[in-house]
Amino acid sequence: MDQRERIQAGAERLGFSFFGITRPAEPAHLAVYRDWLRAGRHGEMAYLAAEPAVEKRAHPERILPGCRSIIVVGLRYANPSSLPESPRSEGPFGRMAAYAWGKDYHDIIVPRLRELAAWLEAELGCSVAHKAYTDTGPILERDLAQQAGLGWIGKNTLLISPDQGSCFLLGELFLDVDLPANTPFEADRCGTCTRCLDACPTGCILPDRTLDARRCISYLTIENRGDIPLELRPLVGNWVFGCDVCQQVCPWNKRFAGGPVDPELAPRPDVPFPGLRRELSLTPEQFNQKFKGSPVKRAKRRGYLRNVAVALGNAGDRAAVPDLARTLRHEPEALVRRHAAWALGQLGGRDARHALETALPAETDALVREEIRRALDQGSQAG
Ligand code: B12
Ligand code: SF4
Ligand code: SF4
Repeated sequence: MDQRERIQAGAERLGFSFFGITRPAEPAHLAVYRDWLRAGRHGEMAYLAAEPAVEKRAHPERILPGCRSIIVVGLRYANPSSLPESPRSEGPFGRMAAYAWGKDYHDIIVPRLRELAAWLEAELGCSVAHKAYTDTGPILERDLAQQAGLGWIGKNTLLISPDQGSCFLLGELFLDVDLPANTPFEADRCGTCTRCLDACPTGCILPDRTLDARRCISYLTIENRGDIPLELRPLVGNWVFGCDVCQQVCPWNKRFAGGPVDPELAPRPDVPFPGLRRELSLTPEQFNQKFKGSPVKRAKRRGYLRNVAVALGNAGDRAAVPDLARTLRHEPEALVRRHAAWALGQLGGRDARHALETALPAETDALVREEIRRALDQGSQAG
């Protein structure tokens, strides 16, 4: 075994399904990133535009003084195409992005990369300065992965491996030692396919292999802290945390559906298809208990329940009216009450109207009152 094969075997023992090595250099597509920021497509993710962080993205060697090599690893999560389209249980259900079905990947990848560094020190017989990242630092991770030979950047903007599809998370280990670098992956295997562009519910994928994050369901349901814009709510469908549509339709993922998944990322019960009526009643304690150690914590209870309310409004099942009415009357978070009012307006009917009318005089928040009035108007227009 040569040195690269030994490191690869070390990475595989730690559960990484693939790995590559590159050198720190200015990212090949930095200009794309700058243009994307200039157009404001990052929405409220201000950390992406902060100047010191943009500078670091341009100079990966500044992440670790003396950096000579970067190991890029991939950790597979469940392929969403491997599950049926709906659960067997009754009632309206939500959809959760597959990367979030198990444990939070930050808590898996960074400790394993540190173990890889310790293993490497033993292998090389010297101490090695290192820094481990996964989605935690000012790095263009996909650009690095493409440079490390792991795959190409698809039209859906995801890094796609020709052997594994795109259902994996990336991690990087910056090192101050020279390791044999891989050849960048130069081919574009998307060809004439446009399935992801055609299927994206909000049409947010742009022709230059970027997307308008402000319209992406993943952004709207995870990163966005405020209201989901009115015109986008119907397009969110039943996604309550993230979105996998542009990966589910990709032929490269269909090909690798059913492949091995890291056990820590395997689906927890009820997570892939949460029952929406029950989710809407989660107390803060129940939310914390259910999503302990899960990426869903990032949306916080109020963001998650906002998403659940929108999904119920889109589900068209009036059996949820009493649940939404209860939320509108008793939920302390105004953000959630606003989206519950919208959902009642979407469902329509006598009971939904009654719930909105009785909640209005008791409501103290001006924005919730506005949302209730809009929902009532919508009901009258619909007859
Ligand atoms: C911000 C962010 C988001 C935003 C914006 C996404 C976007 N496409 O820009 C939102 C919240 C919408 C998002 C959603 C998701 N994300 Co995200 N996200 C990030 C984050 C933190 C930064 C990405 C970024 O800088 N975007 C700005 C754009 C301009 O940069 P870029 O996407 O890296 O694109 C580069 C290439 O496109 C390149 N480029 C452009 N044209 C060309 C042409 C060629 C030929 C080449 C080679 C390159 C190239 O230039 C760009 C700049 O270098 C990264 C982690 C990281 N630090 O990199 C994770 C990351 C990209 N996300 C990840 C995941 C898993 C997701 C979701 C699948 C989660 C989900 N299921 O809901 C979705 C997928 C949505 C999608 N289609 O991309 C993974 C992707 C793994 C993979 N296989 O690609 C990452 C790498 C996190 C990780 N550590 O694993 N995400
Ligand atoms: S994650 Fe969903 S909304 Fe975002 S680009 Fe993909 S299909 Fe479109
Ligand atoms: S769906 Fe087609 S165009 Fe989109 S990323 Fe996959 S192969 Fe490329």
